[in-house]
Amino acid sequence: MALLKHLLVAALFLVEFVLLLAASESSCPAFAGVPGTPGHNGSPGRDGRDGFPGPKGEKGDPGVGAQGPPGKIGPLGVVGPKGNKGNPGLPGTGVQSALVLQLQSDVKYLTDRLTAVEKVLGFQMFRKVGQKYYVSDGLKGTFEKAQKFCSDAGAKIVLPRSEDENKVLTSLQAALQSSYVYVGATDREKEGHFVDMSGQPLTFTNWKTNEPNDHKGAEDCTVTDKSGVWNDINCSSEWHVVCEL
Ligand SMILES: [Ca+2]
Ligand SMILES: [Ca+2]
Repeated sequence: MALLKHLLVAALFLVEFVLLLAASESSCPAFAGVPGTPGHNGSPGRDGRDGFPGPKGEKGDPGVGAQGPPGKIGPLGVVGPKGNKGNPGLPGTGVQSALVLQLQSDVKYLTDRLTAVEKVLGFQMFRKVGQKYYVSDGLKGTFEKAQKFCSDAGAKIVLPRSEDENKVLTSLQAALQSSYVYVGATDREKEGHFVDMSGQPLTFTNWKTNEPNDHKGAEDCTVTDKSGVWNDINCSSEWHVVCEL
């Protein structure tokens, strides 16, 4: 700005000088004087006015705010439906299967034995022989009644299958002070052919001499007497009832 001022001042002096020179040439002739010495530079002019405001700047880029804090935890959802049934388990090994089968067998055996013992304890008298129990409440009845009584007790009418069992029955019979006890052997289906209550042939018998004789053609049931020997007899007489478990 200062340089421009100096140039403008210099230009003004130069214009004045040219005008004075032209005026001198158009007037009367005269002798050229001796050129004066150049004057001193004038003082700087005043400052110019402020320029007009520049154009409006471009719109700035949108600002980027910092991420806000997380919101509150939402309410609990509704309970979902029941899941599907799971897949069946993997098959066990041979050893495990055998062990399980053995345990199942043992549990069944013990359960059966416990059930039998509980039944035995329900009778007034009993004798144990092998894995069997011979039981009695001292009841007397016909062969049909004897069968029903034993069946209702979850047992069967007694039938010795060996000499030992026959002796134990004789022992129980003595305790009952009984003359005769029905045993589960009949020939009602086929005369002279005695079978057990399942219709199977007898595997042990202890018939008295000359028995079975089917006296008067009316003896299809069997009893033991005080000595333990067997005799066929009619089925309607009432004798002591002994059951086996
Ligand atoms: Ca007979
Ligand atoms: Ca007889």
